[in-house]
Amino acid sequence: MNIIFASTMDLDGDAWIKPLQAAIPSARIHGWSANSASVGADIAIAWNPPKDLFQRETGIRAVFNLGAGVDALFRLPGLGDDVSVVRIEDAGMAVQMAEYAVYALVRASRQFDEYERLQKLKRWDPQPDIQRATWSVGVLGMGVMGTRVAQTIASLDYPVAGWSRSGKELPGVQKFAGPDELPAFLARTRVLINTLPLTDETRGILRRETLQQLLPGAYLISMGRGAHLVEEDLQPLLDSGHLSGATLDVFGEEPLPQQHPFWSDPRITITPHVAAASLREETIEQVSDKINRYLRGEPLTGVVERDRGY
Ligand code: NDP
Ligand code: OXD
Repeated sequence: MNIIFASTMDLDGDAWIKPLQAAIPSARIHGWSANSASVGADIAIAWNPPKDLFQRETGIRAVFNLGAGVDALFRLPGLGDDVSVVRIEDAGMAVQMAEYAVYALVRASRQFDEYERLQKLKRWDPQPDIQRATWSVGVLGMGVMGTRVAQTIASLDYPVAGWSRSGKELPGVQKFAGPDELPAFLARTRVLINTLPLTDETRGILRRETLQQLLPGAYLISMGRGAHLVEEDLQPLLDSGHLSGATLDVFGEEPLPQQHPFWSDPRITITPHVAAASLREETIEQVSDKINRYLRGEPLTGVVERDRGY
């Protein structure tokens, strides 16, 4: 049984492959290198995979993704419909997503940007107290990430709602489900937090028509994928005042190109796709457990439903 560890990221190969090999003794794990021949891989462990992964390794039966989002895998040529795709579930990421969301939310709701500006002017100038009921938060996607985000924000007593395909019941979180309930969800939301996976259905979901349905002065926090946002729609909505700001972790092109107008817009906070990192130890433990189960023919969680795309 051969496993290819396939990543174009600048990962320290030894730091991943050695512990993975120790945890999966019944298989041989090979590193990917750009101009080598096929190693006859049966399984791939992938993160930001090389474009020709499935064209070179045509015997792959299962891919284990080192992150939560699998959209990059589906863009690769040669991924057969019968190949199992398995993703990481949480492994320390959900709490990071919750921190990121809370940081961006509280900066807006408690006016920390304004206090930063006032400090530069040496002005002691208390702003109006927070009216928490007016800071209604809506979380797009109520999976592993969205659930943790919504629960954390609900624990801070903000009014929170969650939108998903099937509708998730969670104490203290108002439930919205499917396209029919999206308008009502948007209409009650002031701070919109995106934790959706990128699929054919969710691509471009953050566009003028949807963002316009948010409460006036709305704030956008996006941690899903860049292609959820129609980027050219954002600044006109900020200019009109309908949106008051945005914190974005993901972009259509990453790294965000130097000439991109978002860089120099003070209403937009940019981070370089770091809302939640795949933590090495937790990820190795989870992925090796999943692969060992797969090799023993046991049931697995985190298997992507190919027709849904997540
Ligand atoms: P999950 O599969 O656990 O959750 C996905 C959620 O999105 C589910 O609630 C699902 O609904 C909902 N959803 C999917 N499609 C639709 C749709 N068409 N309409 C409404 N709801 C939909 O994924 P995770 O929570 O683990 O991860 C979500 C995404 O977060 C990843 O795919 C990745 O893109 C992003 N991510 C970003 C990171 C970063 O650092 N920026 C780090 C980690 C993840 P239902 O519950 O009904 O199935
Ligand atoms: C992920 C990510 O999908 O880091 O895990 O974006």
